Amino acid sequence: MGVVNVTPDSFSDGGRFLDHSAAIAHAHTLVAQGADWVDVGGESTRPRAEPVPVDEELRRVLPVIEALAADGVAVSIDTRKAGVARAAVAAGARMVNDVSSSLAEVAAETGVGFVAMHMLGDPRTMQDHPAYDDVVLDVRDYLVDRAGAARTAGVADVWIDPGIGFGKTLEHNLDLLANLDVLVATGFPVLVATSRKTMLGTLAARADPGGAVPPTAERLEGSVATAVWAVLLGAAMVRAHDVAATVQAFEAVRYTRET
Ligand code: PMM
Repeated sequence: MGVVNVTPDSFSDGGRFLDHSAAIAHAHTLVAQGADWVDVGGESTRPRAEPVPVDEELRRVLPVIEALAADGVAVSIDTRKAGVARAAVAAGARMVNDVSSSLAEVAAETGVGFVAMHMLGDPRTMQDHPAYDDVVLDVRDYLVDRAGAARTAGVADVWIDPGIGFGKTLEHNLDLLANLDVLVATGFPVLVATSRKTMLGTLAARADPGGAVPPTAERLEGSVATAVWAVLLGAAMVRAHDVAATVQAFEAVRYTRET
């Protein structure tokens, strides 16, 4: 799943694809590089991000979704708003990627797929001292509950996602990645998104002699390594900004595995 953020402020690519034609062209590049899905979002969910009004979110994403759907691209809409999800599906989106896990009814009504992602609280507060009894089991139980509710509501294609970085410390994120098989064992297909995230900046700084944290666009190695890790543990899809490098790494591992 390739990422196209039509936002001024997403943490990794904010401002690059605010222009519709740039966003559409970038999405086509991601598909040519091997993305099966393009995830279009119009509201940043980075820590402490302010909510975007519905009209503005629609203005950002709808023309992009319409153009991509007309070209046969499988588009997911990354939103927390029912109105945006509905309009996005009417414009051709085929999956609701909902970081708040609250839009299963919309996916059911409109007959599209649904991603239930785990987030603690909301983006404005989620990184303020996140705490769990057992992060792996807490996240698993939450996701099974949300994904089960989506199935019951009538969604056929339901995914679960641990929500790396959404109300989690570095240790929480690592624990979830290390124990991804626990989520895989639920039977729901697992989506994982580590691409360019803060945890990778922190780990890269540990490996850097000067302790420098690389900027988001320079976290390719960690992004690809954790994507490969996730797939080896059974994830069915990863959400990535750098699709070409990720696909190349998958191919190398796939051929190694099949030999
Ligand atoms: N992360 C971001 C946005 N959307 N959706 C899912 N399903 N899982 C994620 O981890 C996730 C997401 C934040 O990253 P971005 O700024 O690169 O979009």
